[in-house]
Amino acid sequence: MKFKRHTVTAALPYANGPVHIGHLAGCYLPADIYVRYLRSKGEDVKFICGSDEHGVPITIKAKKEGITPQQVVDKYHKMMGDAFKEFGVSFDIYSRTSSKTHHETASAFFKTLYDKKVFVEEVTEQYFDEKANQFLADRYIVGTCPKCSNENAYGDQCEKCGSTLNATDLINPKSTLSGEKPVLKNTKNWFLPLDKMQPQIESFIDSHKDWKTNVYGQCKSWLNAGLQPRAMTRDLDWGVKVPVEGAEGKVLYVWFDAPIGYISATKDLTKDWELYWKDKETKLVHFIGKDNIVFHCIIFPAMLMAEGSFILPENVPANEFLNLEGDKISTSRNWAVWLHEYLLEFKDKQDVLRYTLCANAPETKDNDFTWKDFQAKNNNELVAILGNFINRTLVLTHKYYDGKVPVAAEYTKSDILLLEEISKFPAKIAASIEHYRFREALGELMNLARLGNKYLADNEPWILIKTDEKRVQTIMNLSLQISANLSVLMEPFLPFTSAKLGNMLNLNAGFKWNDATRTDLLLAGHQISTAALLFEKVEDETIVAQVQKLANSKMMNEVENTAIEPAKPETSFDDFSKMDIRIGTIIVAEKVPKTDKLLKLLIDTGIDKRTVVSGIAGSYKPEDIIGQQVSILVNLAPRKIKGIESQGMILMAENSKGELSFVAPTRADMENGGAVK
Ligand code: B3M
Ligand code: ZN
Repeated sequence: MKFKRHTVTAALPYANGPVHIGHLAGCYLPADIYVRYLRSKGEDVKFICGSDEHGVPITIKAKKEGITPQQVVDKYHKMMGDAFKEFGVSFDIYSRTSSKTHHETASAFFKTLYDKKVFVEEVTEQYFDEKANQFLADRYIVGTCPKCSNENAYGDQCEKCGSTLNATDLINPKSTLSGEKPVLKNTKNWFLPLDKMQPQIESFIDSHKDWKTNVYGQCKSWLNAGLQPRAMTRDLDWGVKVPVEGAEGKVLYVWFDAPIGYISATKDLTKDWELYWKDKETKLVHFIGKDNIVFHCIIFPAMLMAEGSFILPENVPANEFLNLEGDKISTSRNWAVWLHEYLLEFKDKQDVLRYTLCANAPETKDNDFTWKDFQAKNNNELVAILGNFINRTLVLTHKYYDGKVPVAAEYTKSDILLLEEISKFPAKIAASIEHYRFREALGELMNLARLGNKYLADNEPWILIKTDEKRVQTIMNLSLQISANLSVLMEPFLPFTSAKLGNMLNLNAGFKWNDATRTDLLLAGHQISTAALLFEKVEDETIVAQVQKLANSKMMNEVENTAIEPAKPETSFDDFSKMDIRIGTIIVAEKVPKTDKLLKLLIDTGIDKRTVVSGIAGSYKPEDIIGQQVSILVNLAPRKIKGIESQGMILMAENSKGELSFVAPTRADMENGGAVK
């Protein structure tokens, strides 16, 4: 069935932190490529996104930063919107779920289902934090996942195995607000009876066996496990108010309101929004990351079915996760490449990141981003293949023909074969894009550049120019046509480079996807503009600096996460003064036989010379500490350790790794027997 128009959505990112490369590779970049391609095909398409500004992730962040939830979402909504724009993600609208339109739309949607008696109203026991005096839902509660035993599963989802959970499913639940074990308390909520809707949902999923295997497979496993009713309201105060009587102090579940955000954003975009959501000839496609599959493939479609007037998604091409230098990307551990920082540090190099992320997209399995690979992709592919071909073509055109496209005199057999091959590229690349295989599509695009390079290398116009000037005209004409086609076909992937190349070729901006089947986009005599390099080499220093930056953030993180023991209860000065601590010097040191940790030390305390047994062998070798000054508690009651009488204790400092250090004077003229006070 041919569709008349397209609604393409990209997951609404939580407005609780900046965008990183994992978000881009997971959903925004593939969505943008897809949409740009559709536009180039002349399709009617609306590309919808916005910030997800409700839910516990926002309120948790606000609490952590000591600001209001509204301040959190204002800050990140702007930051994310700006970064997406600069990166060339071409949303038709980037909206937000705190908007008036959204509150009204989500509220009305709930009311419709309520009036249709879709919901099951039920008083159930929910977890409550007595210390924080609030109900705990979703990310306010963590515990052990009953399915995979991950100890950090959230109240609504386990990020490790992907299961959707109810907070009451968790084993050993703990409040993330107070760390306390929550109690159960009665509260009324409205449930979407997914159990009753299972047959409908099942037939919907079964009609989409064409979905990516990871997506279809996840859906089937939920269905096989049997769907459970799911609460669509929460006892929280941040969110869309539940618009029915008896629901004071309750808001819509964030996963109820957020997908409706796609609809409200479309309303903000066009008065024809209903065409994009209700007309059967509209193709609805949701781009998401794999942790959002159940919400987009089961829960949101169930809501849409229950409402009755909406279309359902045709496809939900979810990607897997992107890792960074072998480690899971994490906002809280600052293990990420942040888009806003990349844009500052790599000015005008959006396409290099777009290229690397697309070439490495985690389409069928988790994948890894490394800076080394980023450099290699830039230097060995963008510079050496694509940039090189364009540069040679343009420079020679200027050199031989003052930048005027030469006439193609006569085609050889191999030229004719080449022409045929060139004209097949648009369909080949299109087929990959339409099957959401963006890596493959990009690979094909690069094959066209490779073809051009090979054509130049095989024909060597720079040698032929001395003997067969006519032949060179044809070679250069054909190379220029390939360049023009590349400019059109690269637009979805590398929009900035496409525009740059288009300008250099002085190419009519009206050429679109299907024009690239032709091989006459540049007419003989057409004047091209000055040539400039499309890509620059990325030097080793640049990569080293980025790797170092990550290493720093890892270190900072370790420092921050070191658990520092809380202070002991208060003591008095009198009690402290009872400790007689002196400066002493180690004069003999030896291992205590048959122990790992103990050294027997002879210490000159200034008062006397005495033996002390000390557990420092893990940190110091006996021969290294002769002459070392120490602080020693001299009035500690003697005690026997391994049969040796220990007459005092030396003071040691300990770091987070359990390594010890003497606590010793920093001046050289502190005599033995001097008081430490
Ligand atoms: N904000 C989850 C996420 O960012 C969520 C997506 C909503 S899409 C309607 O992973
Ligand atoms: Zn799990």
